[in-house]
Amino acid sequence: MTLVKDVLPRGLITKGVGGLYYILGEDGQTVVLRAKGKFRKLKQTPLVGDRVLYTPGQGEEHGWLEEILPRDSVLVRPPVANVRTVLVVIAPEPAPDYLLVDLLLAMAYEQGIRPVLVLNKCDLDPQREQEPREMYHGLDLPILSVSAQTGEGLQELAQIMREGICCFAGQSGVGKSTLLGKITGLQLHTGEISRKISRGRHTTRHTELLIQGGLMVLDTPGFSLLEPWENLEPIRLKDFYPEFAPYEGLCKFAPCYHFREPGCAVLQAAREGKISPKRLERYHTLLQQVQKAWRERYE
Ligand SMILES: Nc1nc2c(ncn2[C@@H]2O[C@H](COP(=O)(O)OP(=O)(O)O)[C@@H](O)[C@H]2O)c(=O)[nH]1
Ligand SMILES: [Mg+2]
Ligand SMILES: [Zn+2]
Repeated sequence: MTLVKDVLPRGLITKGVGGLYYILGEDGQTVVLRAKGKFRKLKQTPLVGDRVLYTPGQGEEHGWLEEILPRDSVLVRPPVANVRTVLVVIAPEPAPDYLLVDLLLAMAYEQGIRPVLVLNKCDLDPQREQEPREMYHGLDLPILSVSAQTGEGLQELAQIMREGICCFAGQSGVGKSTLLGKITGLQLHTGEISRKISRGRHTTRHTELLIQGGLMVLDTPGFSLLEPWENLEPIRLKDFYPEFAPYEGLCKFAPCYHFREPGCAVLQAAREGKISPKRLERYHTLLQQVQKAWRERYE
């Protein structure tokens, strides 16, 4: 038996604007679709990055988005599906906000997304590697020094980006747009330009998936602010700190938040320098934020 689903063409949502979805079909053509009413009933929102089945339109008419295929990952702000790699960017200036880095890493681990730490502007301070390398040892986290200005490390970065959908994340001013522009060879919104634009009328930007030269990269201004992590059960936060894993189950209390509990193996490991005390301290800050958001979730 052949199901209708098996004969529908497949595609990838690259953009969604005003209820219309732009799809790159497997045949390499871009088509414009509208979502069927059933998605609203199911409270399912098609996202950029979604793999879908669709019915092509006839002539000038838009087609129909019929089915969203199962997602590998979902990020909320901005809403995107199926990101495989998140490139968390820091730079000597502005000074790194490691709390934001830790939050982005934890969110990536929670979704099974592979994070990579990108140290940009290495032309300004080539010594910068040491601090993050110490802080993030014990994590499966590639660390890459690059300079969007001199081009150093960009080949390696592009290589890492070849697998699946990628996005840049990190605080404003670290060079995400410049890197994206250099890597894709496109002229996109760097600091100077977007400042100009923000005074004009093009203040809102849509998330778009750029597909070019074997790369799939999200062009998004998001993933840059430290916002509370909503709807995460506080006890789960520790699970997204891979360096805690060897000590799980060794604490006196179970479950243990690794906060102030006596006989906590993670706190002990930090005292012995086996876990970065700074990472642990920031984990406590995030834990308190997550606990607060959790308490207030129905308000
Ligand atoms: N020295 C140096 N400056 C850079 C580098 N990459 C970006 N910048 C500058 O950093 C500023 C912010 O870059 P932008 O791409 O807008 O950052 P974003 O806010 O993360 O998207 C701009 O003035 C860039 O020219 C780099 O590798 N070295
Ligand atoms: Mg930018
Ligand atoms: Zn503990």
